[in-house]
Formats: sequence, structure tokens, C-alpha cells
Amino acid sequence: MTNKSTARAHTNIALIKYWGKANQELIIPTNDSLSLTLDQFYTDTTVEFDANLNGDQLVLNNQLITGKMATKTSAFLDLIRNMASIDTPAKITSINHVPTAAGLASSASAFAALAAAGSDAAGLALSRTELSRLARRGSGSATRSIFGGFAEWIAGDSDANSYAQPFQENVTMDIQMLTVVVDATEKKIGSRAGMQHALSTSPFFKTWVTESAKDLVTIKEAIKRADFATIGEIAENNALQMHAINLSAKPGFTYFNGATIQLLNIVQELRQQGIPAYATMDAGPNVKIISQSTDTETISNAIKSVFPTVTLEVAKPGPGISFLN
Ligand code: 2P0
Repeated sequence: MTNKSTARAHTNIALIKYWGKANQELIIPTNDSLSLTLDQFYTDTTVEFDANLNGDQLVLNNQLITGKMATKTSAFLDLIRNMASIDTPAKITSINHVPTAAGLASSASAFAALAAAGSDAAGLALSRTELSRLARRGSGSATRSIFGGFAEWIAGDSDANSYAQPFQENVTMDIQMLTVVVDATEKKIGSRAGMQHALSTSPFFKTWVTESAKDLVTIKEAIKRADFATIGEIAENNALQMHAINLSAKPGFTYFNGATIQLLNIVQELRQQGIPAYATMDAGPNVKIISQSTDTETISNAIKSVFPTVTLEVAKPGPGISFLN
């Protein structure tokens, strides 16, 4: 048995959002979702099982980590240890190439890389479907990061049938995410608490689930025919619907700040000028602009005229999980 393995996983941004859990312990979502894996942002993780250790050891970006994150990582490794019938502690070394200032969630790439490296180091030869199921137990969005390009998470209704599958791994159309970082501070309401509160209290939650199912059908057809405008329209509207669920919760809340609204206006104005640009937002105020490479400069200039010091990052479709052994 090899006892050490290194894996790389890229982040993903959902075009049809996952927002709500039917089962909180197993992380079974209330609706299917669809995302684009990105090339620019990824996590490299090495797991080494070592009987000489007193307990698990987590080193993230060259820093020894204790507390909540370390506990969550050990709990996740316990799933792997149970599957492999071992009880050996492990050293987990992880480098996050998701710049903290990018305001992009790193839990997707983090748990996808940990699932792959951990299971491989434990001698489990998991299929990508099995890896996707395992990654899901760490963080819902991680289930989609096993695959490259456009990936679809089938909600399912049990641990066995809730996993992602590739929808289109090799993306040939011109599509990118231009990330606008307006706020790099940690969110006040984590996605786990936010989505559960919205599910329990928004009177529109059921509508969110049914509308997302329709959006998924439309966007998949649009992806197949490389219809950029329809992909963008559906994705922007789906994101706004997700955020409307939060506003309509009791009490209502939002991840938006003033800059988010300003950026939404800029994107709308760009469209009025004939530039196909569409916005999507996750559990934070930063805006990801779904756009085409030919328009990067025009869009960047429009943003910089209002936010001169803002950080912009461009990411293209990226690959699924890989091993660096
Ligand atoms: C998504 N997000 O589909 C949605 C849209 C944020 C907004 O998945 O509780 O960190 O660990 O399953 O995956 C972020 O939530 O939540 C997320 P958990 P996760 O990408």
C-alpha cells in the first residue's frame, strides 16, 4: 500500500447554484446544480498516513493549523479511514493557489483535493464518481470540483446517488469568469448557516427549487449549442433568485454590499452597449463576470472607471482532479 499521495483540485463557480440541503449530515442538496471549474485557482494537497504520529497534523500554506479547520479535516479523514479500515493518523500538507484576496471559496478545491489524496494514500482506488461522493461529505461544492469544465451535481436522495458528473469537460467555447474583488474579508454568515436559514424561513424556497430545475434544463441546452448569451442570462438570473431567497428569509439577510449593486449596474450597462457580460455572486459580495476573452479589456476598463483600485482576476475553464505522484 502506498501511504502517501498528492492531488490537485481546481475551484468551481456555480452557474446554477446549490443553495439548500435536504440532508445536512450527508450534504444532500435540495436541487441539482451546474458549475464551471476554473483553471487559475486550485489546491495541492498531500496526505501521508504515518503510524508514528500522535494525531493528525494539518499544515496549510506552510502554517500549522489547529482548531475548527483541523477538527473538520480530521473528521473528513475519519470517513476515509473507515472506508479503508485503518486508524493511522496522517500529515496533511496543503497549498492553496486560491489567493485569499480573490474572494473565491476555497472549500470546493480543498475538499476535492483532500478526498483524492486521502483516499489514494489509504490505498482505496476510488472511481471519480466515488471521489465525488466522498468530496461532497466535506463541502457540497467540492463534489463538482472532481470534474473539469461544466460539471453537474445530481442532487439524488442518498449518499449513494448524490454526486457530480461531467456535462462537458473539454470546453471549446470562449467563456471566462472575470472576478472582481471588492471585499476580501471573511463573510459574516457562512454558506452553511445561510442556506439553512433560507430553506427554513423563506416563503419562496419551494419556488427556488422548481425554478432552478427549469434553469438547469435551459442552460444545458445552451451549453450544448455554445449559446453564450443564454448561458449568461440564465446564470445571472439563477444567482439573483438565490440571493432573493436570502432577502426573503425571516429575518432577511444579504451577502451583497453597495459595491455588488454598483457592479450589477455596470454589467447591465455593458449589455446595453452590446457587450455580452453577466454577473454571478456566491456567499459573499464579490462579483464574477461571465464573459468572453475578446471583451476582457472593455469590461475591465468599465469597472476600473468606477473602482480604480479593485483587483481583477480572469479564469478560464479548468481541468478535473489530477494526481501529482
Ligand atoms: C454553489 N455555494 O453552488 C453555492 C452557491 C455558495 C453559493 O456551494 O455547507 O461551502 O460546505 O456544503 O459548498 C458554498 O457552500 O457549503 C456553495 P457546504 P459550500 O457553489
